[in-house]
This record gives sequence, C-alpha cells and structure tokens, in this order.
Amino acid sequence: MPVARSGFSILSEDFATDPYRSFGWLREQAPVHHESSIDSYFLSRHEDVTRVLTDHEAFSTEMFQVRAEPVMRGPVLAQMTGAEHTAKRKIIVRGFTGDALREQIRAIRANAAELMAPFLTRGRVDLVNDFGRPFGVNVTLDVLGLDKADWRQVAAWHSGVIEFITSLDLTPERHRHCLDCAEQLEAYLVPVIRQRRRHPGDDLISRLCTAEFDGIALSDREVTALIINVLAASTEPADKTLALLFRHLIDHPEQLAQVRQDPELLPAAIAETLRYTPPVQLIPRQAERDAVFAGVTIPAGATVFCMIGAANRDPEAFTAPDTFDIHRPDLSTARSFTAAAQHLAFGTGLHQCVGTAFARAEIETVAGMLLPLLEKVRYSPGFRYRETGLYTRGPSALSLDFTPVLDRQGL
Ligand code: 2IO
Repeated sequence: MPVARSGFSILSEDFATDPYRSFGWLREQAPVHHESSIDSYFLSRHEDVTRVLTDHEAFSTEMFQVRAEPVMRGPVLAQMTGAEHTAKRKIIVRGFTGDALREQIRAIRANAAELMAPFLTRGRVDLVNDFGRPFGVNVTLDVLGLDKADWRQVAAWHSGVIEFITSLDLTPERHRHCLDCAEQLEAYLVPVIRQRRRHPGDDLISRLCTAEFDGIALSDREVTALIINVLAASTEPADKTLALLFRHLIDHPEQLAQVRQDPELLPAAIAETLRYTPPVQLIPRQAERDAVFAGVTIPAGATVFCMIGAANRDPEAFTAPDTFDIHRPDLSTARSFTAAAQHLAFGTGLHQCVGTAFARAEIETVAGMLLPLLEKVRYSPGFRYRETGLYTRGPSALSLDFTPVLDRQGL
C-alpha cells in the first residue's frame, strides 16, 4: 500500500528541483503514486515499468491521440499498432541506417565543426544554449532536408510542440500557443512535401513521400505527422544528452581522464549517462484493463506514467544505482542501444525508440569531436548548475571554460 508522504506531489517545486531525491522513496513507499490533480498514476520500479512497456494488451498508446496528435497534425509512430505500425516503423528504420546514416554522420560532423568554431578561440562555451540546441536542430533539419536558414523559426515551433506533449498541466493560453506553433509548422511543411513528391532527393522527407505501404503512398497528413515526430524526437533529447554527458565526466575527473585516454570508452560513458540521467523521464501509457501493481489497482482507462529516471536507479536492476560508473558490469554498452538494453532511456517493447542507432551515432560523433578540443574543460567561474523539465529533463545551461584553441586544425 502506498504510504502518503505528507504533501508529496510530482508537480511540486521540490520534485522539479531534483526528482532524483524522491525516487528511492517512490520506489519503496509509493511504487504506484496517484497524482490526484491530474488523475494519473506514476510507476517507478524497473520491473513495473518494464511490464507496462511490454504488455501491449494491457497498456496501450491510445492517449497519444490526445497528448500528441493535435500538435503532430496526424498520428505518430508510437500510437500505431499491428501491421501499420510494423510497416511504417520499417520506413523510418531504413531512413536511419546504411547509406542514409553515413550521410547523416557527415552532417553531424559538419554542423558540429561549424557551430563550435567561434567558441574555440574564446575558451568558453555554454554547451546547451551556444552549441547543443542549435546543433540538435540543425542536424535534424539536415536529416529531413529542410533549409537550415529557417532553424530559429523551426526551433520556436518545435518548442511549442514539445511543450504540448510534455506538459502535465497546460493552461488554456499555453494550449492555444502550442497549437498555433503546430499549425504554422504544418503550413511550412506542406509545400515542402508537395515539392518533394515531384522532385524527391535522398533526404528523409523524400523517403517518406515516396514510401509505400501495401502499395499505397503515405498521405500529406501522415508524412507531416512523421516529420514532426522525427523533428521532436531527434531534437529534444540531443542537447540534453550531450550536456549531461559532459556534466558527469567533469564531476568524475578520473573517468573523464580515462575516456580521453581511451576514446573507445566513450560509448560506455554515453550508455551510463542514459541510465543515470535519461533525458526522457516519462513515458505515458493507457491502462486497457484493471491492473494490479504492489497491491494497488490501476483502473482500466487510467493514464500511467512510467518514470524512467526512477526505474534506471532501481537497486533491483543496478548495483549502487546512484553512482555514475562507466565501467559498471551490469550495463552492457553493446546492448544499450538495442532491444536488449538494460536501462530504459529508449523505452522498451514494440515502441522502443526507433532512432537509437542515430542517437548513438550523433552523440558519439559530436562528443568524440569535442573532447579533444575542450582541453582542461571545467565549469565557468560562478556557474550554477540547474536542471529543468519533468518529462524531458536536462541542464538549462552548461557554461564551460577550456584552454582556447589558437589554430583550428582540430576541426
Ligand atoms: C513524440 C518526448 C520528444 C517519440 C512523442 C509523441 C512520441 C515519442 C518520446 C520520444 C521523445 C519525445 N515519445 N519520441 O518519448 O517519438
């Protein structure tokens, strides 16, 4: 039975400041936390989260119809089921493998080099606001084949879309603002889709426009939704994961030194970052029938949030879960970007992130470029670390000082 901790709320300022402080208590004392103001259930144990994400009969993704479709302007991959889901997922997988991925890695390198150059001679960069955010958006625009000159505009629309999906208590004013962003983004995309149907290139939008499903092409509405889906899913976690990786390595100088010495350790550092501080903290599902967890019944129809950050710190799943350790024996790097991952940062089950290989390539490439350039990297004097976000979470800034690079041969 959950024991109420007087006044505990997922929506409290205390939880927003540092949710990790509450995860132990949640897992042990309130593994089925009901947040009454939003009538939603929050599950925090690794075992329970895994069950929800893999029991597709008992837990559906129906709620995306309300939580995502209005801003995606159509159905997203995560809400599809059966043969339609399998077919459309395959289209996206193909768009992120083989030649396509190799081309994307070139775009990742080019964007990283260009965006970092002005900061190298200064010896100071805010890894989130100066670099990570523009980097994440620009890479996504290259992948989709959209004009990078529009990146600030697209980034602003993206923020509205994300705010809609990730807010637990949206005011009517913000709701309107988010829908406005999505409508403008859709109006921006539709002419591009029409043009790519006539003159397809090798970008992801063209692939979506020419893809066939049972001999039938995707409609403009379906292509639009998948573009916005890719835009959201590829952009939102990128700057957060990069900044969190640097945060943890700076806080653990001996591990930073090891990664510098042996860059082959970088994938392990990324996997451990995803376990320790997953950028996507919540994954929603809808209970299709009554389900019992730790003696508590979640009623059919209820919204259930899987707490990924809490599950990834469950001592039942990982020893010393609150320790950042790139050498931990209970987290296989090889498995961490596959369906066999032990951490839940990419979710699990049929809807596990379809972009895992791309995500790995992106962060590995950019971190591999930055590490040798950011010599003696440290927090800037006076910098105060702060994280924001309940659904997607990351540093609001990461101001770093390093030894200035006087010639740019590193790039
Ligand atoms: C876009 C939270 C950015 C996804 C979502 C409606 C569906 C799905 C996710 C991730 C990251 C987003 N959910 N990507 O958690 O496509």
